[in-house]
Amino acid sequence: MTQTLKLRHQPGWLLDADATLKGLQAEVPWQQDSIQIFGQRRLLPRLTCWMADPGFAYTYSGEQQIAQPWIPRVLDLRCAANAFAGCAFNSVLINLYRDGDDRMGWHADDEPELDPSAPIASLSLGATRSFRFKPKGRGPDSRERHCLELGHGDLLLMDPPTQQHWLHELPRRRRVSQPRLNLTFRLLRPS
Ligand SMILES: O=C(O)CCC(=O)C(=O)O
Repeated sequence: MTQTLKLRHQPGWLLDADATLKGLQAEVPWQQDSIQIFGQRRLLPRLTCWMADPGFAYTYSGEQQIAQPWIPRVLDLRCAANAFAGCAFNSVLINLYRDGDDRMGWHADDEPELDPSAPIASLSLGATRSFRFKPKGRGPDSRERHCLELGHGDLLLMDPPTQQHWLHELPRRRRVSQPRLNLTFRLLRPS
């Protein structure tokens, strides 16, 4: 099973991580989305922003997302991620976890709009948080677990076919009081 989990973790990949974190916190137009669970609207436990090239649509957490225009700081990061990953990413989902109570549950980045042959490039800034993987299926390896600690300036590439076989999550960590920001650069197929 582990042969389908294709990860490349580059600790300290971004050199000006401090300035980037501060700049993004101030410049990104953050919003707090909500989702419908058992007939009730619940706020997501994080702030988000989705940026994409014109003409691309994306639905996640059950909601169609409205793309925000790219801002220069994120375009610079996209350029560096493109060069490193060998991919021309056309969208990014940015998450701000205000403290260790903010989190993201088990899921895979396998929506039909995403190009399954492209990697996902995930840049972390701020507080170090655990990032966990478990297999999607119920087969003999279903109890397998993997965990990375993603720190300030780290880049994680999730190469195909990771999203087809594995779920990932960013669990709650109550002892973490500092914010963490994460950008996942993605390649969407034209709609
Ligand atoms: O915050 C992270 O490291 C992961 C974010 C994530 O799983 C996602 O955007 O799909």
